[in-house]
Amino acid sequence: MSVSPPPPGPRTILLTGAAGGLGTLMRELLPEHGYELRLLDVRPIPDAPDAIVADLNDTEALREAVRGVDGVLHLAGISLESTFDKILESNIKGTYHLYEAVRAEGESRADGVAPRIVFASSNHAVGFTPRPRTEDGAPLVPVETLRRPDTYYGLSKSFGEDLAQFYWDKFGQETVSVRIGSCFKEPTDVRMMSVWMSPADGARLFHAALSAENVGHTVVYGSSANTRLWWDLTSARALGYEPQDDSEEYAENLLAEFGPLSDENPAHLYMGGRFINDPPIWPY
Ligand code: NAI
Ligand code: 15L
Repeated sequence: MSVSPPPPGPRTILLTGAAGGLGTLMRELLPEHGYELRLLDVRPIPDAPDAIVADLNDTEALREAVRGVDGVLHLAGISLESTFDKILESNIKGTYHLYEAVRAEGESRADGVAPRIVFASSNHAVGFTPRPRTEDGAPLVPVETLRRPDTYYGLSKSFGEDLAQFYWDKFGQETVSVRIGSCFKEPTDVRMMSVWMSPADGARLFHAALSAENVGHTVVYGSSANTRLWWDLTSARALGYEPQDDSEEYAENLLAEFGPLSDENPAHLYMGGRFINDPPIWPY
């Protein structure tokens, strides 16, 4: 198994979406892997006055934000179901503008190499895939499975993966697209036991994605080594990712509170869970 070398001294990474839940967790955890973070979000970050406060559609601010960075961890965007118009602005146009800023940065460099992007895709790009019955011996779902978005939100992540593939094929710009499951401190329902990625494993995976060699455009699932895992982590492990955590330690309490997944509940039939029925709930 190939293990990624540690970065050679601190590497500067642009962290978009730094004010959000995952951004806040990664601000704590990524420095332990040797990164210096440049922060960006449309919302100010009270404990980080140096953070760049800018919308992803502010092309000049983005161009400045990527100047000199070694990589970008792109977390910014609407993270729940919303209206198509809002998703279009933040997730589709916003991600396009980031790719254009990174492309311009590569063109300005002596070696012509653009910094790599690690893109926060989502399991909701494949959310309408039936839940694999792994308890009955069904195989884990591969990354090559047909994309089946469960929301306009998931559709935007599907677009992001295509954008990443296009920028690799057309411009040689590298991306690792991470189809994140549920990255929170603890799993909070029974579905999450299959898709949970502990924050520490999240930092391990993002580090592997930022530091592995020759990734081209690689798609991986973002999950811990869960006993109830639904996804094939082969492509993530090939980057050097070695998950350490397992949601099973929460199983007894969660099953006592919610009971097992049920075929009577539509939200339990598909990998995307409740998102298959969610109305627009993004609050801004
Ligand atoms: P979050 O909603 O807590 O944070 C997203 C951040 O992006 C917010 O701080 C928001 O202000 C910022 N943002 C939104 N639109 C922006 C724009 N146009 N310009 C600049 N900043 C903007 O979401 P969370 O949970 O931190 O997720 C981070 C990323 O990871 C999102 O892209 C989400 O879709 C993705 N993801 C997260 C998962 C999770 O379990 N937390 C699961 C799957 C994907
Ligand atoms: C996501 O894509 C969301 O951003 C996050 O808030 C969680 O709901 C996660 O998926 C999930 O599927 O649990």
